[in-house]
Amino acid sequence: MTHDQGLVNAWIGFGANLGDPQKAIQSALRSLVSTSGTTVTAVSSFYRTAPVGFDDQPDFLNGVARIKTNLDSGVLLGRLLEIEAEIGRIRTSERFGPRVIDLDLLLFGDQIIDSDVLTVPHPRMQLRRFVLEPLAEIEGEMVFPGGITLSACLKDCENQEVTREGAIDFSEAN
Ligand code: PH2
Ligand code: MG
Ligand code: MG
Repeated sequence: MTHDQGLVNAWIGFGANLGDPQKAIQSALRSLVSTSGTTVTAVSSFYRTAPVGFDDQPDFLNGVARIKTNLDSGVLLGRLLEIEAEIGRIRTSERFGPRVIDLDLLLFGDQIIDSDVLTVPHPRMQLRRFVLEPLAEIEGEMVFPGGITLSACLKDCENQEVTREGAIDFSEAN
């Protein structure tokens, strides 16, 4: 288990392709930093990525952060939805369409969660280079709950377009 004194490592995926994606992701990271019981322990670069699932929309900016938190997974999910709303996301029924910000709970320690509101590991992360590439940048190799490795997943989605854009600066002054 990854628990020590009730603290769990969790990984959050960031994505945006409407408005000012860079600003939205920086703002989301600052909100995570200011979340009680939570510290941000690693942040990937920004990646410019071709849309997956629904082609006719702008390219995305994506990234991944590792946090250490004492929040329960449900409370953390609630906080992510709250940050999305603060940044101006209005949820529509369109599942893979454009958005000002998307925060996905990718992994929560080594837990497997399958509730009405939350599925962890994120059900599509192992198929998406826009998640795996930034994750590999901060973690190197990783074994996901269930036993499949990050590198094996990456190999299967090498054809998806992903370009590293540079560091995410989420300092207060930015
Ligand atoms: N998010 C989606 C659907 N498709 N494509 C890219 N490149 N990046 C995303 O973050 C993304 C997507 C639904 O959450
Ligand atoms: Mg998503
Ligand atoms: Mg989402």
